[in-house]
Amino acid sequence: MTQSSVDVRSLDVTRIRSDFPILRREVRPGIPLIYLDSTATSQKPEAVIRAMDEFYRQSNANIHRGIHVLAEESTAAYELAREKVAQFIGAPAARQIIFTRNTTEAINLVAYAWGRANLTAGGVGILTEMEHHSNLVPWHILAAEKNLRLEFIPVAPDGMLDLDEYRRLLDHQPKLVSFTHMSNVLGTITPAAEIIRLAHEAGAVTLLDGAQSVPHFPVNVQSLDVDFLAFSAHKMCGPTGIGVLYGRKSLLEAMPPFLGGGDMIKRVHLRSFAANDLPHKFEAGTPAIAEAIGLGAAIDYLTSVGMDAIAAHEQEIIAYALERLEEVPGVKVFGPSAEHKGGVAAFTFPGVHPHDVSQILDQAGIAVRAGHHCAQPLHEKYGIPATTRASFYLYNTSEEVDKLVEGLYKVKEVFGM
Ligand code: C6P
Repeated sequence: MTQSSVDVRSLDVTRIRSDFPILRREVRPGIPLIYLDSTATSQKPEAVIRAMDEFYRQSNANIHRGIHVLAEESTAAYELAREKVAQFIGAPAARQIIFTRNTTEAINLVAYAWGRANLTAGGVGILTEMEHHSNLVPWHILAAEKNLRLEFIPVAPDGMLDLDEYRRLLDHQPKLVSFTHMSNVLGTITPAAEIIRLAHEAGAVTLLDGAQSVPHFPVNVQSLDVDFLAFSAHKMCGPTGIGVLYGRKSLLEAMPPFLGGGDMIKRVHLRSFAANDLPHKFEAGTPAIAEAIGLGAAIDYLTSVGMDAIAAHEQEIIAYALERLEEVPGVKVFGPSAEHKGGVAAFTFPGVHPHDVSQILDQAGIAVRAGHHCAQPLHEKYGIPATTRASFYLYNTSEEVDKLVEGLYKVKEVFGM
């Protein structure tokens, strides 16, 4: 494929880029920013920055407490954000949306509140080999505490999950199947609906790590029939400091609280307390109010662009990126072919450490991530300590892919390859 021959028509990327102030900056004089690290965190459009700024200028007050105008405005804005989240992921009711700090805390909430109450010694939990540490370590901690057994769906040579092996693992009668909707390293989009259906047939509760799916393509909890879904605002054009746990109502209602404190109670006595109703039961203390409002604005923004259009754009960009990266001698990209993955290309360059690749790219203003991307077991599987990862979102262009490839030729030049 020749340079920039992909014409991404589905989105008006020039207009979209103009919505993101940071994309206008130079990282050094004369070197514009080429941001290819949205899998780590996305950039924020003006609409999100403005919504948070306006909240602090106009309405700032604590929520669910005061009865003055500001407290009422703040409470209404916070609860409106919850409604927007519910609508965005097709949740039956807003009270099934729990605000957390991030995906990590949402998964920990399930491990501590549901897992502690429902998993018993000898019980089996199924995860996958491609999980982020956030969907491994909480279960390691619980497994040690409760004497549980963890099994892992293997990653097949094509970068997809081995579903035949999954079916065999289901014979162990797992109580939990917890897995990622999209790998943050391989980019693999997992067949979530099928994995969930099989898990339910085996009697297991399901948790979907949506950190990399909810920002990038339409996700509907009712059509997936998933029990829990976790994701982070900062990866979907929203602020840091706020994430979401969606849960099936019957499960959330039966779960004990996770953290204790203000707002999560109906009554407190010196020797007892009564937990609040959903969703407040799981939101102890003053929450991230401005951040929830920022997340609501991010959802409005993504919805106005269209999640289908965003997914189509990323599909075109990743297909182009894979073709262009293949041209660079020595580059090995991990994960499945473009049609099975989102906008993530993690690769190695033989003989060059990913940190050096990343540093040379940074000289050209190109921001990528190098390391194990909090998926160390997956890297161990491939026998490598680290990869360089370029990741794409709605504001990236095929010209930026060309710049990445130019940067990789520069790496070859620097290392005399
Ligand atoms: N991955 C990356 O660079 P938090 O940090 O809680 O917002 O998200 C955790 C998380 C969970 N699952 C997946 C699949 C993820 O990709 C992430 C975050 C970032 O790949 C930061 S390590």
